Amino acid sequence: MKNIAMVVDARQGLTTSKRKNATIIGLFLLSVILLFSCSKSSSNNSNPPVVANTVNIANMSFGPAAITVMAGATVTWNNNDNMAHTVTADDNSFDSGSIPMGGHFSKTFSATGSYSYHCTIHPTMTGTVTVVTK
Ligand SMILES: [Cu+2]
Repeated sequence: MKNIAMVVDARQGLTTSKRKNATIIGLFLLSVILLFSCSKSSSNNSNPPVVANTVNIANMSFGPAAITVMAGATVTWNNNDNMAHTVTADDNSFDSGSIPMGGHFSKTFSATGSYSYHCTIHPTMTGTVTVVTK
């Protein structure tokens, strides 16, 4: 009689631990789902390729200094400074020449990659255009 009771106890213990495991698995799945939905929404918020394709030149700096655009986008630099500047690729693949006060320069980027540029008049002025497909 005592032995049977022990077996029943053991079975109940087994059932309880199985239920515990199921609860743990359930919580785990729930957190995975929550994590997935969170990361999905946060990537939606941070992922859109930067829409801005205009760089403001002011106070001897490019703003923003680093921009990301979709392949095929045209980037326009507006010289709102009180002196002339250039937008010159570090590898000389493009060069605006001198952009006067109030002037602008546009370039279309069709190939993906990272394009570093500077101002030949003021070499401390640097910027980067990153071109992506998505
Ligand atoms: Cu300059």
